[in-house]
Amino acid sequence: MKIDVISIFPEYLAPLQLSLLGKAQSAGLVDISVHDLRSFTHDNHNTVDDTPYGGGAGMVMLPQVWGEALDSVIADGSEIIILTPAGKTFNQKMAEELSDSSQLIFACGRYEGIDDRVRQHYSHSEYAARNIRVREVSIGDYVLGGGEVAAMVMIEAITRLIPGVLGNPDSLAEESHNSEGYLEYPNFTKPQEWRGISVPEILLSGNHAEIAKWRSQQADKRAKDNQ
Ligand code: JDH
Repeated sequence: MKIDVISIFPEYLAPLQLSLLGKAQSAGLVDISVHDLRSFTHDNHNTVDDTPYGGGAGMVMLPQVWGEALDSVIADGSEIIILTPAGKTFNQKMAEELSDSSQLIFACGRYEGIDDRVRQHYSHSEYAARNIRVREVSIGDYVLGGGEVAAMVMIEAITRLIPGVLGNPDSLAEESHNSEGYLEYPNFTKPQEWRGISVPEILLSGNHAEIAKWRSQQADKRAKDNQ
């Protein structure tokens, strides 16, 4: 999977080259490139924003600059992901869909976001005919300063679903058991007693059917308490 991230703060995305993802990259499973949006400007001040038509607070990112940046990375089959607080909320199902893509392009805006004509342009049937799709995505109901952290969250959730990227294939098989994608029971490891708190006896019993039943009950209780 090729991943291109476009931002005016490319250094903010440095963690994408680290550890787990770094290993997946050297194994050739994912290939992540970060692009500086300002390198697609042509004026002396490297301008990326201007005032909004219709008035209002803040600045809006220029469509010409985003168009040049996106044109430099786009290919047949690209998924263009525009991060925005107004997008469809990212979830595990969307992560699974996107983990099948050949290329993900993350457009990380700042200020009030990107001129909407960028979304409109790449949503045109000429792009759809090349299997190029645009999605507006939010990672949750809170306001961030820009799309960079949201892109990193999505990249971690998506790439760990690519076979061979996650170190431990058993934990992915276990996730697929549950309809939501996970069984959220409490976990315990050594020592058997810590600060006066003992590990539940059932987990030491070796009775796998009873352990599965107890974990399922605990997961249900947790799901209810979290509502
Ligand atoms: C991309 C710029 C900052 C801040 C306007 C929106 C009132 C618009 N889950 C998520 N939260 N935030 C983002 C995100 C934020 C971004 C950009 C993603 C680009 N910004 C920005 C405030 C506004 N504001 C909230 N309304 C209630 C008006 C942009 C995000 C993701 N993914």
